[in-house]
Amino acid sequence: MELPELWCGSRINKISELDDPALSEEITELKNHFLKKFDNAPLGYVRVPGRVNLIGEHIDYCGYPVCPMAIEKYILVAFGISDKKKEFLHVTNLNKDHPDFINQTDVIEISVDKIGWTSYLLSGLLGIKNEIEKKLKSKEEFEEVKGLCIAVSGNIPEAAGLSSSSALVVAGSIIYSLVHKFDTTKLELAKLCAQSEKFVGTSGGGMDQTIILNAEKGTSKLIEFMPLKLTNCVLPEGAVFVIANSLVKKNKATSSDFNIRVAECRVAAQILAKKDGYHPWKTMSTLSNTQEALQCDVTEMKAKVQQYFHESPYTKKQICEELGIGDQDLDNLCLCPKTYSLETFKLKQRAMHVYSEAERVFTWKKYCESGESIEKFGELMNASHDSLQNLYECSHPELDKLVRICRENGAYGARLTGAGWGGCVVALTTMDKFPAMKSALENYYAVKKDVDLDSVLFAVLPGEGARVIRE
Ligand code: NG1
Ligand code: MG
Repeated sequence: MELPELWCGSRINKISELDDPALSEEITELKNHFLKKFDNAPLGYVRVPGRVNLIGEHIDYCGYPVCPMAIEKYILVAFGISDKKKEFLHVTNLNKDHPDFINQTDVIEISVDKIGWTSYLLSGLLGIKNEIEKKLKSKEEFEEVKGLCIAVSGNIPEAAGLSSSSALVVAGSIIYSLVHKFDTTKLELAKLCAQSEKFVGTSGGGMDQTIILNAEKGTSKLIEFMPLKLTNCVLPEGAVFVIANSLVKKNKATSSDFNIRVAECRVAAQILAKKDGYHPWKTMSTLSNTQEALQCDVTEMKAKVQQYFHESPYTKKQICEELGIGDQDLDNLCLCPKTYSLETFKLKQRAMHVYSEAERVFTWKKYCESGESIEKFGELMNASHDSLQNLYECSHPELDKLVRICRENGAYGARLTGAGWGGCVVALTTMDKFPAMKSALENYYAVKKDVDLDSVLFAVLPGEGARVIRE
C-alpha cells in the first residue's frame, strides 16, 4: 500500500522523504526491529516531538492561552498494515522493558484502571476510529478497518512533564488517519487528539496535542483556545532554555491530583458566577467562561476571588450550600469518577493561580511584541513557579530545589513545566551564564545514582511539529 498523498500544506504535515541523517540511524534500528517482528518493512514512520511549556501552566483547561514549544526529543513510530486474520493490532517497543501489546479484534478498549504507555497510543487510534464512524451513516460504510503493526522508539523521558504521553496519542491518530485516508487539518486533528487523550481518564487541556502537531522549528507559539489559534512568539535575543529533570516520576493517569485541580477550578467558576449575580451560573464550566460572563478583565477577576472566597478549604456541604444544590447535583455538574470522593476543595488558591497565571501570559505576549528585556521574561517565569508551588500546590520539593539552584546560579527565571508534582523544570538563561548554572546542576546530579547527565540536563531549541517520513 502506498502512503496516501493527503497530508500536504496546512493539511497535517507533508510527507517528507528521509532527509535527516541524525534520524536515519534510528530509523534503521527501528526498521530492523519491525522486520524481525512482522516479517515486512514498514509503510512509513512518524516522528512526534515532546514539548516544554514556557509559561501558562494549568490554565489551558480553564480556557486561557499558553506558550509552549516543541523540543528536539521525540518518539519515532514505524507502522504497517497487518494480516488481521492473525491479529488486528500489534504494538511493540524497542525498549525491552515494555512488553508487546496485541489485540485480536478491531474493538479498541482502554481500561482506566490499567493505564500504561500503550493506552496513549490506543487513545489516538480510537479517537480517529470513532470520528470516522461518526461521519458515516452506518458502520458498514466504513469500508475496511485495517489491521495495524506498530513499532515504537524514542527519547522523550516518560512521566517527566515533557508530553511523551500526548506524543503517543498524536502518533496513534496520525497513523490511523493515514491508513484509513481520513483527511483533516492540523488544528482539527489537535482538537480530536485532546478529546482522545481523555480516554485515559484525565481531564486535560489541549496545549500538548496542539503544539506537538503545529510547532515550527525556531519559534515558540502562543496558543489561544477560544477559538483555537496559534501565533509565533518572539523571545528575547540570546535566550537559552534549559531543562533539568527532577527524576521524580509523576504518572498523572494513576493519581487523582490533576482531575482534582480541574474540579476545584470548575466549582470556583460556578460559585464566582453565582455570587456575582450571574443567573445561568450552572452553564459555567471554566474560569474563563465566568470572566466572559461577568465582563471583567483578569485583574478584576482576581479582586472578585479575593472578595468572594475564604482561605480555608471548602467542604462538599459548604459548596452545596453556596450553590443551593444537592450532593448529586454537584457530582453531575463539576465532578468525575476520580473526584466523587473528594471531601475538601481549595477554591480561592486555585482560582487566584489561574487568573494570575493568565495575566502573566498576557504580559508575556506583550513582552514578545514589544521586545522586552530577558530579565522581565525571567520575572514572569519565577512568579509562575511561586504560584504553582504555593497556590496550586503542584510542585515537589525536588522541583523547588532545582528551581532554587537555577535562580542562584544565573538563571533569569526558572519554573516547573507541565503538570508538575514531579518531572522537569525549565530555566531561562543566556550562553554566557549557562556554564555556571550547568555546573551547579551537575553537582545536584552528582549524588544521584545511575544518572546519564545528557538525558536529564539539556538545553532546548524550538523544534518542528509531528511529521510523517517515507523511506
Ligand atoms: P502533562 O501532564 O505535563 O502532560 C498536563 C496537560 C496539559 C496542561 C498541563 C499543565 C494533558 C494531555 N496535558 O500536561 O493540557 O494542562 O498539564 O499546564 O492533559
Ligand atoms: Mg502528558
